Amino acid sequence: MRRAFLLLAALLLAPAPVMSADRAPVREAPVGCGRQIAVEPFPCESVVRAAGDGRLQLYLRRATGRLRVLGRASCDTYQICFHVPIPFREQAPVLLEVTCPQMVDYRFIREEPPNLRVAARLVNADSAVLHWTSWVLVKQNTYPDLPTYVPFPAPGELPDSFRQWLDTTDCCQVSDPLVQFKADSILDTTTNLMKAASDVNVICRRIPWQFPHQPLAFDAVYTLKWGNSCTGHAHAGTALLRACGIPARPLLVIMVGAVQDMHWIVDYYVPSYGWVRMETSLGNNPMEPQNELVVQACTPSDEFPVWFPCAIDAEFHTSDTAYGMWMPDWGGGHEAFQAVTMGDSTERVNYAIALTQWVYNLHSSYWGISLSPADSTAFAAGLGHQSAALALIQSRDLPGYVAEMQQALADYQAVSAAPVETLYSEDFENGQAGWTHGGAPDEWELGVPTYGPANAHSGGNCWGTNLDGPYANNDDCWLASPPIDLSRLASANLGFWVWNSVGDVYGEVYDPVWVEVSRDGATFKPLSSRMGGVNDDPEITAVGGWSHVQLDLVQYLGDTVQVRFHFKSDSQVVFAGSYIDDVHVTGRRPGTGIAETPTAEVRTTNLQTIVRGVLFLQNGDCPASNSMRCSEGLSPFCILLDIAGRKVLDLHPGPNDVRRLSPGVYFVTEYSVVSSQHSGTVDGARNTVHVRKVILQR
Ligand SMILES: [Ca+2]
Ligand SMILES: [Ca+2]
Ligand SMILES: [Ca+2]
Repeated sequence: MRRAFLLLAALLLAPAPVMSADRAPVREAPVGCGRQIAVEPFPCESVVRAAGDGRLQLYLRRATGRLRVLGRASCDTYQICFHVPIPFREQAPVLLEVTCPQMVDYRFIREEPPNLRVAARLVNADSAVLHWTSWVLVKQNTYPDLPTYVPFPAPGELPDSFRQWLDTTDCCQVSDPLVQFKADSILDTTTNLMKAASDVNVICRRIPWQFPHQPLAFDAVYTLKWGNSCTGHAHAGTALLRACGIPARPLLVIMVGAVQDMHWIVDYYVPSYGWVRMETSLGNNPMEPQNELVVQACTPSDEFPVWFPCAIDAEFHTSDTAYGMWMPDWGGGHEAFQAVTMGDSTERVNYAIALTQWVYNLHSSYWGISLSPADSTAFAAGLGHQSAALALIQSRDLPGYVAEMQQALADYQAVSAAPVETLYSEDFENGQAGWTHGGAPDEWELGVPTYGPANAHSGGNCWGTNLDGPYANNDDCWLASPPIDLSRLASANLGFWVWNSVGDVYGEVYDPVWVEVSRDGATFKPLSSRMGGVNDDPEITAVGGWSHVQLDLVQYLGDTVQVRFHFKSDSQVVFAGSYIDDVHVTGRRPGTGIAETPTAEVRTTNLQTIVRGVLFLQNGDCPASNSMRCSEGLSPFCILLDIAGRKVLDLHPGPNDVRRLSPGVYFVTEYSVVSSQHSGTVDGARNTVHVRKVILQR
């Protein structure tokens, strides 16, 4: 089901910003975070020099999310992806906490900067509820120096990097006659960019909050004709701003003080000033950043006819029990609260934000990936300082917070894992490149699409389930990659671009495509049901909405794998189908030393990641794949190893006192055969050992 984010009440209740009488103008600190930054120095000096000596408000926000997933999988584990607050201008996440009884582990997937998404691996169950909490620092920006008159930029005056924010897209149809007409009516009356932005805002807030047709549509043209939710309001605002020559993009946010879920607003660029936020449903312009937490800053390629980043994923999932898939329960809830407010010098506030963004980018780069013992120690030390810093900022000790975060930065910078590199990339412009397909009937074809998408994602060629017509009923066919080597890696992501027009009714997808992985080329296991956007927007006929999907492959590290796109249609109603292009695998090589590469797909399920004093094991905390062990309990089989692989403790179900152990990284290690339990080291035997990293803290 597709659910808009109804936030009217919440917006009306949004807290007024706390004003400071002697506040100095706020300038963007040159933080430059968001890209892969492992080896770059932290620009402390430039940040410190960036502002005057006024005082500025700094806010600590606590954002929470509750995601419910209906388990329908025939596989042991599956992957869900979701949005959390990202490092973005005035905001800087301090720490993320994720808990779910069914969760094996999670990682951050770095998308187009500054966007990050979390991919969590869950053990199959009838349903799972995942909670996350993100602590986020936000510096006040009341836009005190926002100019009242700005001329429109002359052609060529905008930096090249801003031109993409003027593009027409499927959801923000800048070149549509209706959008152009409304933009022209604004431009006829003013030479002031600020006035034009204000006029766009007036148009947007007058758009009725209604959805008169099914299926729901969320693009700008539909919204201007019929009304919409905040999603449509933001797309309309983006399209109108762009049509006026003002760079703009939609932002997905969680409102502070909001009572439910996420919300769409708009970000627009004022030349010689910077980005300014506009709330396009109720009309706050500018919208001050301390009142919302950004979880996604859209690029034009994110703007699809059905762009639904609700609780889990931005895209539809396959959801038919017969295919062994799973689906999100779209009733996920998000909230953001004001935790702490403090005032400090502009320099220190700017520095704290920039430092926190830097630390969080490094933290998210290394969290959950396979590191060498030395790197694990450095990571654990960094995490310890990060946690200590959070406690200090919760008690309004900003100098103490900064000192701890500086330590965290130094520790994270000591991690030696190599930068992310592309391990495999295929655009299909030179033929099949080792890819194979089959099934009955087999619909997969390689070439130029003449039905469905207007173009391949890259070049001329892509794969499609029939390139020149709709797919057939009762298809069951697959498209498989050649073997891809994932050995000696610390992390690996699978990425691809997918275009979908398939049978779906309110989120139930009847003709699904999903991703499977095989170690032996014979047995393929589902990896994720995330399938990219599905187009059924009646206002958009020639859609080019290719979705970029990225998935986590860490459970296959050490192996050579084949990935496969599996398509299946039911017995009635056909559409253009599924199209695949630009498949790529990226990964990070570890530093020196032996990595604790996870080797088992099903591991301890209920174990916390960060342990303080007591390590609690539940009786059922053993691999579901081994029913004999489950019936016998854990105690003979479970030990705690240090990073050198030495046994430091026998573990038993229930509380285990770990207070005497030094803080750092340890591994809860489960042996599936009795004879190996006393070996004392991780022997790497793939089928006999299950390892889970825990971090002991004071
Ligand atoms: Ca291509
Ligand atoms: Ca054909
Ligand atoms: Ca069908």
